[in-house]
Amino acid sequence: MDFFPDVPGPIPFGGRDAEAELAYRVYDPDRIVLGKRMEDHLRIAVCYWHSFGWPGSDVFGQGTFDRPWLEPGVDPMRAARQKMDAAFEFFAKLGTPFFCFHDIDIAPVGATFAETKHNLEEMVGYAEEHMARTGVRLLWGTTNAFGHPRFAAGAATNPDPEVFAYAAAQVKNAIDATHRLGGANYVLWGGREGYETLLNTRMRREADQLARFLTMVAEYKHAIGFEGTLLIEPKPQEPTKHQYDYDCASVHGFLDRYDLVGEFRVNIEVNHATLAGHSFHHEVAYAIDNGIFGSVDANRGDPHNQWDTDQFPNSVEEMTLAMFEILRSGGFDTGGFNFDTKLRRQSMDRVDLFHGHIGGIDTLAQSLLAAARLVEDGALQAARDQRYAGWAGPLGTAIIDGDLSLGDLEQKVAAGDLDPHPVSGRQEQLENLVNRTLWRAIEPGE
Ligand code: XUL
Ligand code: CO
Repeated sequence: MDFFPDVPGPIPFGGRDAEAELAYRVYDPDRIVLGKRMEDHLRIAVCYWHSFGWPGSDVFGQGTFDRPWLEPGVDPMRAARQKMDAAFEFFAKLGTPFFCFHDIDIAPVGATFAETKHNLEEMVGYAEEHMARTGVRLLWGTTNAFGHPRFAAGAATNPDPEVFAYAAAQVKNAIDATHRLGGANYVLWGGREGYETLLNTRMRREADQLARFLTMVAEYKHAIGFEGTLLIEPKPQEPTKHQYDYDCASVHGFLDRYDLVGEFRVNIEVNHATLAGHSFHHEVAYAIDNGIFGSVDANRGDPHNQWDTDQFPNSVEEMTLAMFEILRSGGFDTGGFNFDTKLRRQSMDRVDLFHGHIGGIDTLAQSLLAAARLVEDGALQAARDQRYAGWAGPLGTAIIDGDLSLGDLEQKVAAGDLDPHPVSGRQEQLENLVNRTLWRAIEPGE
């Protein structure tokens, strides 16, 4: 059965003046940017959960989407196969290289743990067939250890060790599934790893539990020879009032405290960055500077709403700044841009999935071109280098190398040897430089 009969696919690259609505205007997978194919820079993935597992319901109303595989009354395994057929038809027609899933997105939960495990194994086998047929690969797998009532008080951070054990069992099977499908990464998002009230919470004890859990995950990865990257996805709150993996800096501090730096990196979501009171640019730059940058969930928020709206990216400006940092650091390693994106509830037709993804992908492609231009131009990098030039001189090196004490510095200043002058940060000039690049249409060969 064809679930997207009106879209012949694959979506073509039509250039900026393409007449067809369903065409890429900027995303041209084979176009070479800074020596690498555009597809290999962006490593785009479609997410299974919002695009195929969510009916368009919200807290005030039921599903609105036209998703036959989610209709009630269909045998759960039959529905799971239909959902997967639809998903792979979509991936292939969109022409993007990767997808991402949670265990329960692809396989129905059974009456027992053993039945759930069996369902997952069967659906992983079915996914293998679809992947071999279409060439679509797995960017990352993950576990849903936040939806079921047993996880209401957390998974790894639950006050009950039996829940910890249950989450561990589930994660083990999801890593196995990811490994079997050749996943490039495995993600842990701690939606319930936090607290609702401190009145009933022991924060330090829960942190110790989480560290133990993550250590077990890293040990298991090595034991089975899974070579993908383990990623933690920071988020400050929602659903819990306060989540421990608040932002990149909290995750980094946590990993450092428990000697786990090197085992985990971060999957940064644009909307989670802004909910934490940071720009996406900040989170990406922080992760890169501290060696924990892994992957990105590209969905944006609405600046007027203080919750996770998971919208398709549409700001070239926001994306270009982060893309510049990613390019200057050498680009993605195992990571990529995942579309953890939700259509608006009124976008109920199946074709709306194409409109959302095509627009988001073109936004990323245009941001890549603009960021590449900023890298090639070199002016931003040069301005940064110039600003810190003093640290390469004799005084700066001696301070950093530990050759001078507080007393030594006091003597130098008291002797009148130093006479620092404030220097302009040239912020507006740099902002103008970025804007000029964004305003320019960037065509092949230009
Ligand atoms: C929730 C979120 C998740 C993770 C995977 O805000 O972003 O979808 O990406 O569990
Ligand atoms: Co996400």
